[in-house]
Amino acid sequence: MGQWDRFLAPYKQAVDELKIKFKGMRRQYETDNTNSPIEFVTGRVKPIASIYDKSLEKGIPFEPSDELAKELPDIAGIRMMCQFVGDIETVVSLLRKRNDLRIVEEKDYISREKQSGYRSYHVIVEYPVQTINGEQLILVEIQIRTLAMNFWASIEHSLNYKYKGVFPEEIQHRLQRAAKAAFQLDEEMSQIRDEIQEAQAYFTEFKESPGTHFPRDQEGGRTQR
Ligand code: 0O2
Ligand code: 0O2
Repeated sequence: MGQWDRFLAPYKQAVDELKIKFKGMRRQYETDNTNSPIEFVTGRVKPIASIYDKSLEKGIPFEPSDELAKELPDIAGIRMMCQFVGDIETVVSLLRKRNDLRIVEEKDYISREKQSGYRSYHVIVEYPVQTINGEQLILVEIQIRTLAMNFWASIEHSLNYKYKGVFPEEIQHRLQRAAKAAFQLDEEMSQIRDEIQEAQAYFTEFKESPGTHFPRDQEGGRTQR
């Protein structure tokens, strides 16, 4: 086994374990018949080529080392996608309550988006991986974002390959406008969710009071709003 494979093995294990654990959180909400704040979870170990690029950028020797592990906190990366912006805070609270990981840093690119227009909430955690040589603490970057933020970031990320990180000014502005539109979509969807929750509360109240009928039953037709 090469030295990189040996170095990256606990990162792979951390990603695999956390994916199972976080997907398990979603399943628990489903079992409880409660809307899950987590829509889906993905994960990856940073490809060697990206580790190389990042180490050059940061001026760190490109070799498996404690320095590299410390300076590149996203060698192990997990992404948790949410339907609504409000779900992100719920997911972060869930992470804060866990005793199988320790949060070392939080970066809020939602209230303060990046210059590019990028929005996401990043949590860097220290996660203990059990190896045959004992416990190893691994840094994992967890990116929590809405589906709209993820849509924008994936497309911008692909464009990055085409333009090698240097976007023509016009594209840069269009991406910033698209990021704004994605955020407006998120806000609009959150408002619609509030409407749905109000309607659900209204429905439950009627259903639970004996002898009451729904207005549509009384009127024999559509409910007037
Ligand atoms: P199910 O039954 O599809 O929900 P993996 O190794 O497959 O667990 P990986 O490689 O980190 O995970 O990421 P991948 O394969 O891209 O996606 C992980 C999970 O997220 C898969 O579900 C995908 O179906 C789901 N997923 C990916 N993109 C989207 C998306 O745009 N919308 C939704 N709703 N789900 C998405 P599972 O866990 O395999 O199971
Ligand atoms: P990949 O391919 O996703 O692994 P730095 O390391 O200096 O660039 P910093 O402050 O250490 O940045 O980390 P930051 O910005 O908190 O998080 C870096 C990761 O966030 C990136 O990893 C991306 O995944 C994501 N990210 C940050 N800014 C942007 C952006 O403008 N657009 C997109 N699409 N993603 C962004 P990598 O290693 O750059 O890439």
